[in-house]
Amino acid sequence: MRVLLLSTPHPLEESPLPPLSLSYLAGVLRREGIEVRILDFLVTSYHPKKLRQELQEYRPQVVGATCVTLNYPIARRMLKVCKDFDSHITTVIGGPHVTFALEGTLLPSPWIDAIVIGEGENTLVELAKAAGENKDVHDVPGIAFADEGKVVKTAARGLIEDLDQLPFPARDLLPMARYRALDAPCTVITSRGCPYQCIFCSGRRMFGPKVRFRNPGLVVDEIEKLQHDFGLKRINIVDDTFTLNRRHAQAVCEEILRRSLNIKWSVFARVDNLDQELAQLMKRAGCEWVLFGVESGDEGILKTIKKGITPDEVRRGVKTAFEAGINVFNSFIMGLPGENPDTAMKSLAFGDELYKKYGAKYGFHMLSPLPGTELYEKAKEYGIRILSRNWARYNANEPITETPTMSRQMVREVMSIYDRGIEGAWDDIKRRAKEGDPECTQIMEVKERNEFVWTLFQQDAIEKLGKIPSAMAAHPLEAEAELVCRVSQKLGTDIQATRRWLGELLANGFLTLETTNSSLQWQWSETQALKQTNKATLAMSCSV
Ligand code: B12
Ligand code: SF4
Repeated sequence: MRVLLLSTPHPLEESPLPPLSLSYLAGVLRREGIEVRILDFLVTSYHPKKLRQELQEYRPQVVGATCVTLNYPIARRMLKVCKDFDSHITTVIGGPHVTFALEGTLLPSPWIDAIVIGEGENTLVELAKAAGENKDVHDVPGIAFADEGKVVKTAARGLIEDLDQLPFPARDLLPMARYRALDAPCTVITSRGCPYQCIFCSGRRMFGPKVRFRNPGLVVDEIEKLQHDFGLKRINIVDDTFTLNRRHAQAVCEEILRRSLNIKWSVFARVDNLDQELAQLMKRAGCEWVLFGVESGDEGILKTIKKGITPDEVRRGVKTAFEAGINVFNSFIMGLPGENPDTAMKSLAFGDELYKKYGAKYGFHMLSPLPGTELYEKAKEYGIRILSRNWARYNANEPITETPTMSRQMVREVMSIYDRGIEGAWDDIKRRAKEGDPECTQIMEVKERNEFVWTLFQQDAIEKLGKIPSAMAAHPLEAEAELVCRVSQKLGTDIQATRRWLGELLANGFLTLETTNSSLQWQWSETQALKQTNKATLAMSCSV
């Protein structure tokens, strides 16, 4: 039995991170002896031809795609490519969008055989086994499928009680070198579930209100393994709210400290469950950033959305993190129920106040009413007019809703004030970088380098330009020089910068060189090759 898992592309602005969903799913499949591959389109360009090539070569019997709302339309099309390629392939899809959009997914997409509802590990294993034994996959609990124009749900599947029974995510099947080239942190989860009831969030409905915690020792084993296997120095703990259970958060931090791990990390947390002592402990254990969902500066709106916090609690939480030396990012949503120009300006002013007082950065998303949320289900009751049903526009970067007191145009106007502030801040950083300010220079360099790496991915530049005939380059150094010229010409990037950026990728072992009789071929390293190539490439690029 061969299973192919697909991650669906989304833009660089959405900060691609190694997908935990697919690596957990691949981990359990592999443990059951099922052959599995991940084709990760988050960090390589997507083209149906590429997908067909993979299908041709790997010949999977089951293909599974993951997506959120904004990239669901692409995931749907990818599965059509698979079904058209071979109608015997069982096509499945999962994740927080389709779980709550059964009819809308299955009825117009007859090429999708099943939706895996909610937590997917056990369901996918059973489904793959059934498909392998030519049994009817429609008997597997936890799925939905279409039958004669109707959606059928099989028996409900319970949540995994003991998360410690899950193997570590199979990140070795992900193109980790590419994520590392983007300097992305690795995602780790220490608990699943959230007891709060925020009306705009589907996270809690995916994993339920009862929080299931992993053993802190195993969590830290996993972090150590990431350091060992991939040389990772930064992770992103993606629990819905890491600080929810003080004892658990404390135990994870203490274990990191006990093993003296040199790891920097960020977390999502709530302002109302971070106290001084915990914040200090987190800081000592390497926590650099905490992201708070503040959502609004208006107390009435915070009540309506059932966030369960007040602006004063936000001030206290942000101050606590600041005093512990942890950087804060406050996330706001514009266009929530009850929004009007005054509340919108209040949110802007609140973000600004916390920035000025505590250096807390902040950002705005525009409301996307996501399937599965109370806000989506009761949009009318909450006074939300949904203006678009095109899921690709549910990217939170454009207004697709209105309230009776805040039109789409008004949302745009308020957001343009925020955008101008951001542009001004960038102009300031650019100016200071030009004047030689080291911190600003570094910020600009990271930004430009990441955009360069992203363009390499998007244009498949290494794949297309990396084959250098031996006649042109007898030595790896010549092959490197040739690659620099080709990339700089193709991407229109400055030759010096290209040399430096590509040099860094080589030095870190993200790019490797394979020699055949007739050519030298640059390629993105497979994760396994990462450590072995490190030394050789470092020496090579240092002498350039
Ligand atoms: C970490 C995180 C991110 C990270 C990294 C995402 C990544 N690539 O891993 C960052 C910060 C980049 C991010 C960005 C965004 N995120 Co986000 N994110 C999360 C968060 C907190 C955890 C996700 C996670 O790793 N969970 C752990 C894994 C194990 O769970 P999972 O992904 O759900 O996968 C399980 C099941 O869904 C299922 N499954 C999933 N896929 C598949 C596929 C198959 C074949 C099968 C069988 C099963 C299956 O099985 C998996 C294992 O149990 C969730 C909240 C949550 N509680 O899930 C929000 C969440 C997923 N994000 C959300 C959103 C909206 C976004 C953004 C669109 C933000 C925005 N601009 O508004 C972007 C989109 C980026 C993208 N396309 O992924 C929403 C998605 C809801 C929706 N319907 O779209 C969530 C649910 C939070 C919310 N607001 O309600 N996010
Ligand atoms: S927004 Fe955060 S606190 Fe609120 S329900 Fe979602 S995960 Fe829980």
